[in-house]
Amino acid sequence: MKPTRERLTRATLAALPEEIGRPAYDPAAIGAGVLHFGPGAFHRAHQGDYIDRLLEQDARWAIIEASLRSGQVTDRLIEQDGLYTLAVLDREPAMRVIGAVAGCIGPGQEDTLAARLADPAIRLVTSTVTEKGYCLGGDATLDFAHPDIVQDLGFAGPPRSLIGWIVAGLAARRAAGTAPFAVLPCDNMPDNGARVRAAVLALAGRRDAGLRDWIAGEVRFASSMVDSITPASDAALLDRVGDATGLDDRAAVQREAFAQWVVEDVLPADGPDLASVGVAVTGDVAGYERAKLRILNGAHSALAYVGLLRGHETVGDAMADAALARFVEAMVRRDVVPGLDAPAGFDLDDYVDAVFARFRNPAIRHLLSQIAWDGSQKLPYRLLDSVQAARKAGRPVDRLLVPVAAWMRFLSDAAAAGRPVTDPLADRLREAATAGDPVAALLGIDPVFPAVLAGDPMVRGVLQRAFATLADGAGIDALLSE
Ligand code: CS2
Repeated sequence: MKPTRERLTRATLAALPEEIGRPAYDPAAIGAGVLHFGPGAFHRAHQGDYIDRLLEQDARWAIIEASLRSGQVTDRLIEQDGLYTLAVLDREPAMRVIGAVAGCIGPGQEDTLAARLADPAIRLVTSTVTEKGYCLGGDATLDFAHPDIVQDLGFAGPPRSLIGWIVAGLAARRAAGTAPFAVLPCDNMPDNGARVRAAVLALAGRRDAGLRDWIAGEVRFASSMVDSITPASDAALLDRVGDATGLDDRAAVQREAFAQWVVEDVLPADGPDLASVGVAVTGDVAGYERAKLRILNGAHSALAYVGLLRGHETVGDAMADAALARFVEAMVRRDVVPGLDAPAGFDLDDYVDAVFARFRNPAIRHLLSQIAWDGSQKLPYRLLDSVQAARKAGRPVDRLLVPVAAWMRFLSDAAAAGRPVTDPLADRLREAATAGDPVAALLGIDPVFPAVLAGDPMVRGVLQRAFATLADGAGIDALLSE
């Protein structure tokens, strides 16, 4: 029997062993200035850490966490007075209790959420709702056929989608004559600020042209690039945190030591001073975002889909597979990097070196199956943009298409075994993956493949060959060593 430990709360903070960090401010005396949608592990490990350090100098910027779908995280945080432990697992592991959460709003608490969005103290709305949470269609504009958007177009009752909530919140501000909040999406999508702005304007325009124009003129939307490898919290992490802290923490998170946040320099000056806690505020987020998505996330997805076919479980295992690691490094250096324009002062080769070193971090167990989620949402930005850039420049695409074919194989193997895949397009993907010609059917899914690629006979040919070759282990070996 494990000892029963007391729960981490404000009341038990004082019982933490000396080596565990804790808020250097009074967590009971902070004001909420940021409202965040999607309090998942990544957000708690990343933004939570930046804001926690900001609160040491300015107590106005604590976070209200809003969860639209599941109350699991918000319930746990409420039971712990918003406190949770961040375990930084790297060469020198360190744990620190974060106090940045000032309140939580779970599903079903729409009135509370509406009131918070209307509260003038909230100056910034941030989000980590994954790519699919923005309800964008194939051309990256708001998907008016998405069931949540269809519902929100009624403008009756509480919204369902994030975009619907932003519109409703801004409408309330305008009606009350209060200054709007700024919007800062923090998901792995290129130009995320501009895309969310376009989606918000599209929905607002259906409600009221005056509201649309007011938002267009008054509200700042900033793009951002976020980076820190954050494996999902599991029982092993909670045990480890419990052993180290002596307290029961059910909202603990883990990440590597590296963390980066690049934010577009358009946020109002009266908002949180993110630069003071190490956020890079710049005019060229797009350059950073593209490099990160295509290098780090592209390599991650390649390791995930090919690695799973080779029977690996974690990024570390996949990197220890010399043939696979060599292949993915060659793909990144020879096929991805030539398609990128680096922001001034950013050395792409050094960045690639650093990313592969991070993937080899022995202290992190990052499951390939976690990275393989939502492939339909991730592939376009992570791999297919590189394929398009290579095609345009007349460079070969064979290597770049191997992970895409591996994703197709992953889908067809799952369909054949009756194994569900986690993806908002799961039904369509299953149907296509079991068609007579799965490659052609999958290429026809237009939110994933842009017409220039789907209609490109050379792309189709390369994919078909790779898809067939990936059917068995010997074929995979051969493909990786080409
Ligand atoms: C990963 C990312 O799960 C995934 O798809 O590629 O979450 C990755 O770990 C982060 O973007 C790193 O910043």
